[in-house]
Amino acid sequence: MLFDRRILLVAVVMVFTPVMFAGPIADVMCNYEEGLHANTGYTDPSKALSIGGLVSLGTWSDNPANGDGDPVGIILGFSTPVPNVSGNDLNVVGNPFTGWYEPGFVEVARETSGGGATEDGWRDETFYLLKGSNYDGLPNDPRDAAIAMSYFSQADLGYADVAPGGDLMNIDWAIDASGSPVSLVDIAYVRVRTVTDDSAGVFGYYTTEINYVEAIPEPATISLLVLGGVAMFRRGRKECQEK
Ligand SMILES: [Ca+2]
Ligand SMILES: [Ca+2]
Ligand SMILES: [Ca+2]
Repeated sequence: MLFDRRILLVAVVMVFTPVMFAGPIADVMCNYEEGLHANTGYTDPSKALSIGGLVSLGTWSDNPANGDGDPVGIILGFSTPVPNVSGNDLNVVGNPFTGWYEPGFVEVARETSGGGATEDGWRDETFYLLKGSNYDGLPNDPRDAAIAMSYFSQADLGYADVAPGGDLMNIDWAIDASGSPVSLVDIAYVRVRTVTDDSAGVFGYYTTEINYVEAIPEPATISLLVLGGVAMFRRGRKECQEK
């Protein structure tokens, strides 16, 4: 009976724990420009390629090294493109907790060569902003200038480092530079940049952290996993009964 119960436990855990359905995580380090006030000791971008590490992006700021006018941030790639499935496609995981969040705006790009991400493959691609749920109430687009934290709440969708456990994102939220929706069948690159350059008082500055970026498996894959769990449960029961 002990074996029987273990199988039941596995099946129950698989059904009720979303993390059991973890998809592939971004596995290509493409670019990192450390922003002002990034947290000391958390500026190794390779840490964002594995669960458990943290990369601090720093505040919305231009990189003094190149002064290109674009805010700093991180670009991570998926060596296998992430399909735009029905509903959410990405889980961007930071380190927020209830009452503390440091929003980063998220952009996505395809790899138009047809393959997955490569270290430099993003350079010839167009990035599209995943439109935040509060976008229409913002004083400007976060791609153009820093925005005060007072415009953001922990209930906003479409930003990284806001929801404890990870921020779920839908590729369907993509908009171009003029704000028009864009239809993307898949993406290979994810860029994250802090929305603000506000001070957080005694806590320093608001700077988005990234732990990892995960692709959410297609519903069909999840169904197969659940069916697999049920089959294991049934087989376990049968084996026990036969003994
Ligand atoms: Ca989708
Ligand atoms: Ca490319
Ligand atoms: Ca944080």
